Amino acid sequence: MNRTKILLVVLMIFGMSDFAFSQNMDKMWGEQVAKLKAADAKRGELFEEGNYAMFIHWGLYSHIGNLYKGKSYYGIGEWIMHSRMAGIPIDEYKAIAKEFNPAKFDADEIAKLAKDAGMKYIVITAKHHDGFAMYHSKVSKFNIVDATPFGRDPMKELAKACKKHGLGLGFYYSHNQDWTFPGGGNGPKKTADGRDVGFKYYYENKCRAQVEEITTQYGPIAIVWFDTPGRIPEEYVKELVGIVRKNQPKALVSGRAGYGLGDYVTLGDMEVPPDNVEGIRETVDTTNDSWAYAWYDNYWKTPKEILHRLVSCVGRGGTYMLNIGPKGDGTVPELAGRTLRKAGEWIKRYPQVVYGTDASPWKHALPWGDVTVKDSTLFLCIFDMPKNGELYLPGLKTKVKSARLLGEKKANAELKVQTKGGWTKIQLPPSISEKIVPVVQLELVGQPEVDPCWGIDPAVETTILAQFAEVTGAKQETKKWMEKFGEWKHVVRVWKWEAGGKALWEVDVLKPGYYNVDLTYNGKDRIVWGVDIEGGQHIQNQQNSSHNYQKFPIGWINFPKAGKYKVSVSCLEGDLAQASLKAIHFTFVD
Ligand code: H79
Repeated sequence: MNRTKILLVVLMIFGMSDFAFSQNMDKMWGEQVAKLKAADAKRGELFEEGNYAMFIHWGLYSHIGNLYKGKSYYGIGEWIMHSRMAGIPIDEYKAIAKEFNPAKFDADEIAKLAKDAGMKYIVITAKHHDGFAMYHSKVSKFNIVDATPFGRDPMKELAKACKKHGLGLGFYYSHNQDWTFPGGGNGPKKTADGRDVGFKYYYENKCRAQVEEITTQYGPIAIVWFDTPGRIPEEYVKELVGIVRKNQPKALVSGRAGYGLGDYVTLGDMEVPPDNVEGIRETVDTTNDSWAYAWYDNYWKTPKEILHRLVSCVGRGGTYMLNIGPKGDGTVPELAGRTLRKAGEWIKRYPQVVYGTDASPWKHALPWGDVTVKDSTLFLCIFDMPKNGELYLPGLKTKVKSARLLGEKKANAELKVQTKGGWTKIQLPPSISEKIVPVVQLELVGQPEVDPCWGIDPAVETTILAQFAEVTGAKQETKKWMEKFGEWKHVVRVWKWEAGGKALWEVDVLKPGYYNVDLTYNGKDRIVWGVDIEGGQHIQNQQNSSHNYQKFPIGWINFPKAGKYKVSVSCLEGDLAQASLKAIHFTFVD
């Protein structure tokens, strides 16, 4: 990450039907303003080198695992007591602690998993919104040592294991929300003896003291990960950040502390960004769908998907923190371990691709994959192998010194590079021993310079997001929605089309000929879409739509010569207000 550019403001534009909801969400997640002063750069070392971390959601809710009184609840497990999940009354929830006995918890095994996965630090829930402390707290008996038969302090064990394995340790702490302590955000408004209390009561009697505890009882910690600041008054956040600074001067504070008082930007939950932003930015994501353990949740990200998301985050200039949800017995779901370890084997083969690398000069993904950078070395990570083994780089202006396939024997590793009309072509060998994600190391004569135009690649399908379009006569807005409860998806879409409205991209076509055009969109009923090449062909077609984003073919379009074109999409008939375009795709036909 570029330490010289330290001030970052991300503007959020919100979707309309979900306007109020999205707005609430962003209030919950806190202002997206973050700064890391050059003088504080020391604290950023973790992110600079790290890029990849383990997040752990583990608590009383893990014992429930989204199965409560014989009924399954679908969504993020740590929210199980919420009225929109099982709606568990406070006393009933608290009583569950008596059954919580994670006797199989093995801190060393978890630290080893993080290490094998190639992760550099671990951030674990010290207290989530449910208010249950997963460490020995002296200010609240509602903690794992005092309230459960387990009686051990797992954070002590984890701190020791992290130290042993050379990993950083950080704590997640829900500073605003506390659903079981009087005065906590979204918590009870009265004390046990019936007194009306507000946030101050919770803050002074629990939150502040617990932040003191987690920053003093476990040795040096790398990060304090505050979440969902909501309506917490600024003075409290200032004080909490002050406590972290005092006790752990080297620790980072997450962007979700609120009021721009954190050290960096944390994107929305599960948000892998498509565009580069300067500054320090973190994506948090999970290996399956829920954060905390959910018994049914078996939709695991494959090792290749994990690597894709990791490389995308690093390639956009950010870091990636990937979550696991250990079970109520303390063990990590087997398939989470398996997929993380497999992805970790790849990282061990090519550590130079991930650690200490920086954003791609293209500022977005390329059709076949993504790029990370170290000085004048580019690492081209191939996620979709071009059919003919020809890897194209659009608009690279810096001269190439050499290209080499990593992990290959010398004879197969040296690659031929040609340049033509602004394109760089790298010929890959017919057989490559790396089976998950092959990497080409490209040495340039100097720092990479790139013409940011969109190349249309004939060897692999090219997707260009509506997020990158120049838009007139339509709205380009962020939409966030939940798939299952609490599982967020994000898209920048173009919708609310007016007559004559356009989403336009400048593209560079390497190979002239016919390309099949598909559009990914959602909307209502049938829609007529038009695709135009400025000064060239117009095609249009009617297709159905669904409420989910789905890809539909529009037809073949001709680019008569190689070179630059302006391509635009317009919505011609149907419910123009609802028609919501996410991406355009080009596939070479002949
Ligand atoms: O710890 C994980 C989540 O539990 C936590 N952040 C990650 C890392 C998180 N807490 N809150 N949120 C994420 C936002 C959730 C908002 C919602 Fe709702 C919960 C939307 C619907 C239910 C609160 C209640 C906002 C609207 C209604």
